[in-house]
Amino acid sequence: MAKHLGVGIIGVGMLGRRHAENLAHRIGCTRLVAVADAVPETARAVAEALDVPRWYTTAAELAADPDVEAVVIASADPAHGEGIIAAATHKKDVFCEKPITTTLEEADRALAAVAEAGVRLQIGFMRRYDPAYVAAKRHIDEGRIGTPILFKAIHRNRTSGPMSATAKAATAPNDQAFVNSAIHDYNDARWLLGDEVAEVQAVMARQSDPDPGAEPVDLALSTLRFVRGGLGHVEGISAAHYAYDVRTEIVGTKGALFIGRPRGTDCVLATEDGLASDAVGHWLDRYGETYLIELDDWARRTLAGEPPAVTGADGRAALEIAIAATRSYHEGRTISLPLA
Ligand code: ISE
Repeated sequence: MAKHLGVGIIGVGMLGRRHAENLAHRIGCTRLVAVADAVPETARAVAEALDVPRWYTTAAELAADPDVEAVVIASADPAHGEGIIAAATHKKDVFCEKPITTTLEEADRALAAVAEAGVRLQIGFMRRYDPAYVAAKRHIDEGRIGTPILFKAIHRNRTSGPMSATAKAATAPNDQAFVNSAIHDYNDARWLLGDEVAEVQAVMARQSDPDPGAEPVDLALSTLRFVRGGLGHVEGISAAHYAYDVRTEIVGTKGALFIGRPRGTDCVLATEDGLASDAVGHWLDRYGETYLIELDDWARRTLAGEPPAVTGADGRAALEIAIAATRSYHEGRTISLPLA
């Protein structure tokens, strides 16, 4: 394979565009050779802006391009499965944003296509590359907090605006809280506790804002019981307004780990009016550097023929928890895993 990996990207909306910029300009071992987007003007505009030779409107056309050696998928959630299958059909390695797909049936079809083609699939759970999460994982692996027994996550989006617009078009809005958002936390839970989830219970509520034109706020809570007996709690808020606030705690038998904070920088302004500091506005800011580290590592692994850092099986396992949470919310009962 060439020293510079020829990458094609499917879906160049908000996050896809960021990935495209990183692949074109910031990652030393990649060349961005094609972009695709279901919206032709978006595909053309991004191709022109980044000087990419070809643009398409479908995953199949992009995957068939002979200059595309590997594919990045950042399209709307329900289009991920189609993208993975198109890439596998053309024997291209894949990096696919979370969730792997939005149904387990489609995840299984995608994983079968990947296995049959003998290509590699990495899932975009970027927190696994975030320095704070990586440090926490290292402390756990070194036994610093003893046995991890409790996982707690706060996951509050600042606004639900453009962040979920594409996903909203094809996924039931209520299900998104689990399948699009909390899925990050379910993935963290498995990874950090080194355990599998045996049971899920979830509730959701929609709160209207009396201000005219204000969007309703979705609150989603899920509790997890792990196979080895540990517990987890995941809180999601679609529009918390004050910040993009993602925090995770892991309590162990000998200590605890606290990850994240809503403060943007470490600068606190203190005056006679009190204390003030800026807040993290958006996940593209909170994880900007992390997305770069993640794709750089994926490209390096792909060129070296190394296995992916976050596998398709990891993607399916997190999706299964999210689907179980959705089912628990709709049916008002505890759901056991694995799902039948
Ligand atoms: C969004 O799709 C993301 O992946 C963000 O990382 C997450 O924080 C947000 O909740 C999701 O909707």
